[in-house]
Amino acid sequence: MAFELPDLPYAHDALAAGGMSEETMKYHHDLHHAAYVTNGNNLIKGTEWEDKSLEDIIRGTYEAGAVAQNGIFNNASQHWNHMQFWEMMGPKGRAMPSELEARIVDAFGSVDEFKAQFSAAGAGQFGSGWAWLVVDTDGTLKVTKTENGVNPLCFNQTALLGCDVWEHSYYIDFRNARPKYLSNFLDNLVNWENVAERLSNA
Ligand code: MN3
Repeated sequence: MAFELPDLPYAHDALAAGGMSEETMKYHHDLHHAAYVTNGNNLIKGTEWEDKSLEDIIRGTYEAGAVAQNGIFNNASQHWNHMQFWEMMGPKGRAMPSELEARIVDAFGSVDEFKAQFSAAGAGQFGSGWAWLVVDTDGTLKVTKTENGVNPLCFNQTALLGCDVWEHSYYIDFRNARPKYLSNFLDNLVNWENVAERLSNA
């Protein structure tokens, strides 16, 4: 199926108070995400992937260790990743639902420990990639990191939360300070209700 760029679920300036500027959102959604959509559509045209779902394209084209040369995978996965990312954020002031908090405390010991592990994963990803909170195949919550566009679908995990650590996601607002971008993301940008909904659907 042809990829389509969704509108943001909020205005471009809606996250500015939480530390992600309108300028970042205009570059990131309107240009970067749009480019994955355009390039992905051009690459799948006339191939066996043209009529497949986005999830099937991602799982079907993922090859461990070879993502750098895999144009269809890279554009399809980045399109999916960014759709999740926009939904996983929201304007300030959303508390963590209690059931989600209980699961996080159960898995990591405390919310602060979860945040520390998630931030460390994102900061420790060498080069471009993503930090994730996932439900693994055995049902446990885990923090992971992935290179480039690789995402939890590749490992049959459910993505509860993902943070884009490509430089285009933070350079305008945080310059080279990726750890500061990550801690701000966790403290001020995450839509925990969306994360909780993903967990209850997992
Ligand atoms: Mn991005």
